[in-house]
Amino acid sequence: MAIIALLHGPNLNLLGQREPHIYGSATLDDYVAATAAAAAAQGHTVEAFQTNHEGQLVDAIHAARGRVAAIIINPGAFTHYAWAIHDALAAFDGPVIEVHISNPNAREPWRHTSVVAPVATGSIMGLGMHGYELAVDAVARKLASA
Ligand code: CA2
Repeated sequence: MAIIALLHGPNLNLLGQREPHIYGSATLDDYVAATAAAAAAQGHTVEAFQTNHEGQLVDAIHAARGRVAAIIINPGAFTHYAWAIHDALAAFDGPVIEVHISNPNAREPWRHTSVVAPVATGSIMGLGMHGYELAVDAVARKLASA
């Protein structure tokens, strides 16, 4: 059994409360529960953390090193410019799956750049909650073949 860190960045604590036309009506707790259920079905466990602060996300990635087998991360808007998160993820040894609820490439041009993608094992976007379940499947396969 492996631990998977599920990390969320800024404003994602507001899921289900605003902008349902973009992000749907599910809350962050719903996303965490769905991800944990998908992980449990594969015999893994999820440790979830959300923060609105870049340094806290960097600290959480550092704390995952050597302790957690994989990271699933939705960095929120940090995705598009937070090179400190890029560097922290580059120092993590296991699989890293970048997930977005919406499809940033179909939105404003400033969302088209991800500074996380170059250090992610893979990126999943635009599939809502299903994307998180797919991320767990990807992690489980990677861990099984490691
Ligand atoms: O689609 C995603 O998952 C995003 O990572 C969400 C970020 C956005 O900056 C990225 O470009 C794509 C924003 C999350 C904001 O979430 C809210 C949810 C409800 C109400 C207000 C904001």
